[in-house]
Order: sequence, then structure tokens, then C-alpha cells
Amino acid sequence: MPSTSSALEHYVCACCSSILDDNAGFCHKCQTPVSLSQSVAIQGGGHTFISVLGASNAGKTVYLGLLLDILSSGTEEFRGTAASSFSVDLQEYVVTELEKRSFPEKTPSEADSWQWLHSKVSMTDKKGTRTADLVSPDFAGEAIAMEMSRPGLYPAVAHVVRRSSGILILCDSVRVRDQGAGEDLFAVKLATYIAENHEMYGDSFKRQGKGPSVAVVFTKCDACPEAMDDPAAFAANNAPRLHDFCQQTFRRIEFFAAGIAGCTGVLADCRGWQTRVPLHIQPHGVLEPLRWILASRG
Ligand SMILES: Nc1nc2c(ncn2[C@@H]2O[C@H](COP(=O)(O)OP(=O)(O)OP(=O)(O)O)[C@@H](O)[C@H]2O)c(=O)[nH]1
Ligand SMILES: [Mg+2]
Ligand SMILES: [Zn+2]
Repeated sequence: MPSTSSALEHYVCACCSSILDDNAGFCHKCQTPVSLSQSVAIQGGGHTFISVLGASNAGKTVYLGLLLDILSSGTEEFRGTAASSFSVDLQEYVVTELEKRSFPEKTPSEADSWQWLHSKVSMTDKKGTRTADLVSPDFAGEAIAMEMSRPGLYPAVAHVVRRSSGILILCDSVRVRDQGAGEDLFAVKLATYIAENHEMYGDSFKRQGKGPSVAVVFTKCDACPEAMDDPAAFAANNAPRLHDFCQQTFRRIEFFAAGIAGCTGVLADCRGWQTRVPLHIQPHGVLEPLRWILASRG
């Protein structure tokens, strides 16, 4: 039975394929946790990186936590099981917070405190049963923004984006509707960053069908029913720059709306500090983007 350290000599990073040759907790090149690479290597099979990007406060942590929870109690048609115990941490944290009628804390910017998920997903449709290992970090929105403006500050972001065959861009539907160009332009920056990192240049690239499947997900649609009714039309009307850029650039692009909280309220403490809290949990549209990404891989 090899010791952990000698076994590690044979592992490569699941994200950037660097050799993991020491006992460090993270890949020296891309900051992926070694425990994740071990879990992927031990379980074998192909794995699919799916990354979730979005501005700070877009709803990434809440979405990912609930996605894991819904997948874990799914049906034979679409289900996901945690591939190792660290995968349950994010689910546990988000579900516990929501049960307490509060939202999770903002994700810290330090890469070593990000939670990763690794779930074995199986999906059955007309084409048969497909399986994939879903691997994704819960990035901090601020780290994504900083990496886009000064590449190299958070190498994990670039490596994970390059490695991902499916990418979800989360946009706050309420901000898109009420605050105009800011959210639209940030999302365009994200889409451009994805295209750059997948070296998507020129029409021939698109015709060859290369590049990731990109799902734009308007979050918090419980507070924005317009996004829920017709997400593509909502994008065209309220985030026209993002809509047009994505249609022109990506071969596989689709628009979705998702919401976790059935409704929210604002609590004020004795000093007047206000906090938004979920009054009840009624997930909507959480699985659809993932289902589409897995199906669009063919
Ligand atoms: N109405 C409503 N509000 C939501 C929902 N999901 C998240 N929110 C609100 O959005 C806030 C941010 O959600 P997070 O999931 O922490 O956002 P994030 O993208 O992870 O943000 P960073 O960690 O800063 O990158 C929450 O504190 C809630 O106030 C939802 O489904 N409905
Ligand atoms: Mg977060
Ligand atoms: Zn790596």
C-alpha cells in the first residue's frame, strides 16, 4: 500500500495537468486543490469542468449550493452524487444558511478558501444515459473581476475557464433590469474573457463547432418575473451587448432564468443595518442550464 506522498507522485492536476509531486494542498500552477485531483484520479473516467462565473453578488454560491442539493435528491433521469466528502461542504453550508433564513456570506477573495464541488452526474434522455463528472470551484466575483483586469493575480480563474467545456455566466436579473449598462458590460467582459481563453478567433472557429457551451443564467428571477417568462428576449431587451456578442461568438449559447428564494424580505436591526433574507425557498430553473450543457456536448 503506497503512502499518500508516494501515491501523490503519480497524480496530475485535474485542471492543468501539472505533475503534483509534493504534499502541498494546492497545485502550484493553477491553485486547484490536490484533494480534488486525487478524487478525480481515484474515481477514473472522463470529467467535465463546468465553471460558474459572474460578478460579485450575482448569486453564484447560492446557485451552486442548491444545484448540488437538487442533484443529490434527483431522479434516475437526472441525478448527481458527491464524489467525495469535500463536495458536500458547499451544499451543506448553503442549505444550512437558507434553512436559518439567511443567505451565505460573500465568498472570500483568497483562492485557498474557495470551495470546490465534484459530483458524478448521470442523465437519461432519448439518446440514452450519459454520465459526467461535474467539477467546479465557487469563485469569488471580485477575484474574477481582478483576474480579468490584471491577468495572473488569480491563475485559477484562467486555468479553470480554459479547462471548462461548459460555462455558466450568472447575471443578476434585477440589476440587469433596473441598473442598465453596468451588469451588461461586465457580462460582456466575461464573455470576451471566455472567448480569448478558448482562442476563439474568426468565423471558421465557430463553424468548426469548437469552444465551450455557454449558458447565460439570469439569477434571482423570483424578483424579476420578466426574466423567467422568456430569458432570451429578456437578454435581447435588457442586456443587448451581451446577447449580441454571445450570438456572434459562441456556437452553443442559450439563455436561462433561475431563482432560489420564493420571496425575500429585508430585516433591520436596532442600529438600522438592513439585511435581505429568504422568506421561503422555492427553487426555479436550477437544473435546466446544466441539463442543456450536458446535452449539448452531444
Ligand atoms: N431574490 C433572490 N435573491 C438572491 C437569490 N440568490 C442570491 N440572492 C441575493 O444575492 C446575494 C448574493 O448571493 P451569493 O450567492 O452570495 O452571490 P455570489 O455571486 O456568490 O457573490 P460573491 O461571493 O461576492 O462572488 C445574496 O446574499 C442574496 O441577497 C435568489 O434566488 N433570489
Ligand atoms: Mg459567493
Ligand atoms: Zn493545476
